[in-house]
Amino acid sequence: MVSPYRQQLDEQGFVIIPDLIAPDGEFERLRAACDDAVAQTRAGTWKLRRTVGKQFPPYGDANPDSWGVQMLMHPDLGPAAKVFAEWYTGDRLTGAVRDLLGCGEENLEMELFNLLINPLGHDFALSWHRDDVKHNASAEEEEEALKLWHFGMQWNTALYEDSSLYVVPGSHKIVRTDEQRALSCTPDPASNPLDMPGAIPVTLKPGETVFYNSNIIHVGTYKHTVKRATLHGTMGDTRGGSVRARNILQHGLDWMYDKRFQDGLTERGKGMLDRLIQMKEGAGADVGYSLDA
Ligand SMILES: O=C(O)CCC(=O)C(=O)O
Ligand SMILES: [Fe+2]
Repeated sequence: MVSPYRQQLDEQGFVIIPDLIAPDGEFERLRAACDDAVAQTRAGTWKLRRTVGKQFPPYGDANPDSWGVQMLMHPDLGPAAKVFAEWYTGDRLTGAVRDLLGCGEENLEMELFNLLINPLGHDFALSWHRDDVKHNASAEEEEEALKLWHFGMQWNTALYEDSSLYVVPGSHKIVRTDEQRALSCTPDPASNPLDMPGAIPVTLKPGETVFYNSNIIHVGTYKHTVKRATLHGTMGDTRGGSVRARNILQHGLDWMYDKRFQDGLTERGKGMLDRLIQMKEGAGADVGYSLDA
């Protein structure tokens, strides 16, 4: 039997789950770790970031302002990385992901763990998109892509109230209408997200997590005056083989071979990492990029 959360995810393309952060000070530890990661990024000492002006990887270095911090578990980030890895591999989050994927612990695969933050210079928005379908995909290409089950989960966990994300509920299963296509067929920023037919804002209270099908039509809009620190991660399910290779490996994960990283993980974390490495090695060298912009 699928859980009510999974049912909602299947029907709507997203579901909000509270309380995936433990009430034992984990919230405060995560906030402090984020402040540390953001400070390193703003100071220019942490180079793995989402650069303002660039929506998808490779993010480059063209603008000094950032809208995200990449690779939160990377040991070079210092003590904060350990806090992030503990939460990512902890009971609450992995339990929720297993419930949504309907998989066992032995199937859980480590993937991406990043942080989405407010830019400092000015407000901006991404374009309306699906994460792994190109903006200009034909209706036939879109239909094929939406039929695939991705064997993975993606989520945003807000540490401060967050109203940056807009989605079109149900659109993970349906080819765009002409009107929706007109507003999502280029990488141009969304000017007013509510112009998109069917769009709704997803507001998260601190501590809430939205899990979403990354091929739902969605967009992020960012206010430089509102503090954002939203944990943004993905996990895979080994039963998918290498279907997620491009989406995941395009971000560059060679640092995960670092012994310091492996040694710092719990037994569960080590198993999750081993499964990612097996997937990476099965996928071959050049996976390319999902989207261009
Ligand atoms: O900022 C967000 O919540 C969404 C980001 C996003 O859609 C993406 O990185 O593909
Ligand atoms: Fe996206």
